[in-house]
Amino acid sequence: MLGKLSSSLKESIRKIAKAKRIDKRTVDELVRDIQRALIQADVKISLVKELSDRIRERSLKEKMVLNPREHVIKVVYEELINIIGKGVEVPLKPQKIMMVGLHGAGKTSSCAKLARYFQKKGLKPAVICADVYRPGASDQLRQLCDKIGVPFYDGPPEDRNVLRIVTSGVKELDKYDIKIIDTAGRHALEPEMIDEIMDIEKATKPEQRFIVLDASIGQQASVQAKAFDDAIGITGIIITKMDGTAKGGGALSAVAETDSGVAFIGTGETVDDFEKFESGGFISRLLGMGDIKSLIAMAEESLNPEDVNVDILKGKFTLKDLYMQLEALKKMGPFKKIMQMLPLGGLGVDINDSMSQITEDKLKCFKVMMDSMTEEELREPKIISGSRLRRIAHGSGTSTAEVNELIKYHRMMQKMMKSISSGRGDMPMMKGIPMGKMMKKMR
Ligand SMILES: Nc1nc2c(ncn2[C@@H]2O[C@H](COP(=O)(O)OP(=O)(O)OP(=O)(O)O)[C@@H](O)[C@H]2O)c(=O)[nH]1
Ligand SMILES: [Mg+2]
Repeated sequence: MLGKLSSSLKESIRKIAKAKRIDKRTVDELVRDIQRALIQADVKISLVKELSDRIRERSLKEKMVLNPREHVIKVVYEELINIIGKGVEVPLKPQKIMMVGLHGAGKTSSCAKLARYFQKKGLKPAVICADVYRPGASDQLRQLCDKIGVPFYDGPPEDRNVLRIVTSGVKELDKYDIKIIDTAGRHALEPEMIDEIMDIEKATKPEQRFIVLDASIGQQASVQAKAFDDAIGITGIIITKMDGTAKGGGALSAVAETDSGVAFIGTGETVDDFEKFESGGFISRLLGMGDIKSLIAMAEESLNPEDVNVDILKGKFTLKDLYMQLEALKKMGPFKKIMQMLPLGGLGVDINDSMSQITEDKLKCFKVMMDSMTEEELREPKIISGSRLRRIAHGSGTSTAEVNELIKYHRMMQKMMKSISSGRGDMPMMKGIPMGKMMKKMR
């Protein structure tokens, strides 16, 4: 994703990580590298300048808690998050969603991707086609919906009135949790299109109004976002084709300056190439932070015993907690090494053996399965059986045996956490020896 921007930024970060010393010259060079990368990604010059000033200021003047290299990298990470914005959260509840945007932006594909997203979360989506202009628009959407088994409505063939189609569609699909309305695109922001989407909005009152933007328009994204926001009040942005352009950074930073936030990004042509936008994870990937050993310190913070979820200490360890722990462990770098360092014996369960079998591939697979679970299932894994088990396996492209394996693994970790919190366990790191000390030994 964002190939060129990502490789340039990774290179600048690597330079800092390896720098003999951190002084004004190294920081100036880093800032110049970052400026070049961001300008190529079509980030607005004034924004690049502000970011540069802040990186210079904070890198050298701020009080450091980490070592100087880690401090500078952390500053870059935080300042990049600052310019791409936080993103918006889309609630997992029954609602109507209307998709708008210019011709070819990716509305129709995103309708199917969004339906798939909700499907994986255990909600029942259905899609309405309100594009009566482009020949084949309806067939395109129908085919996408058929592939994922999502119901589709496009009105009776003899009636091509958009407002009647959407209102009868909403009625017809009443029993579905999520109703997604695909609208027609135009080549430019023409008054007819704006009038039509305003009418559709009035007729259906959708809780979510998403604008779909092609990442390759870069800075122009803010102009479009503003125009659609004025017309129908945008509740979220979907930026598509992040896989095929260097300008995604420009698009993200431009919309961060408007009143609307990014909800999802499209990263490819298949229905699963779609992710909920989360700025921290996005920037970490962009900078390749997972690979940078000197960033271990950040993971160190995230595993600080003082931050351990109090519920865990009370013996309540949910799948969500497991997910976060796996994430944190992964951030710390070479997984095997960390596993080898954890003193895992003496708990009455044969953790040592089972733990060492958890490879990084398996972790990835666990995460995909957890993405297919609902909030309730993550909180109360006990309820996962029968049809839920099959749905999760289907949604994540795995087998029920694999989902069972995850549940078993979770149960084992839960048992371990319980014994630690009741003081029976032999796991010094959790009993007060800071994780930090252990990580330092590794360096
Ligand atoms: N690589 C890539 N291609 C995408 C992505 N999203 C959409 N596309 C492609 O972009 C093209 C246009 O997508 P559509 O979903 O038809 O766009 P639209 O906004 O519905 O277009 P109109 O209905 O004509 O206004 C298709 O070939 C899609 O496969 C993405 O995230 N990545
Ligand atoms: Mg379309």
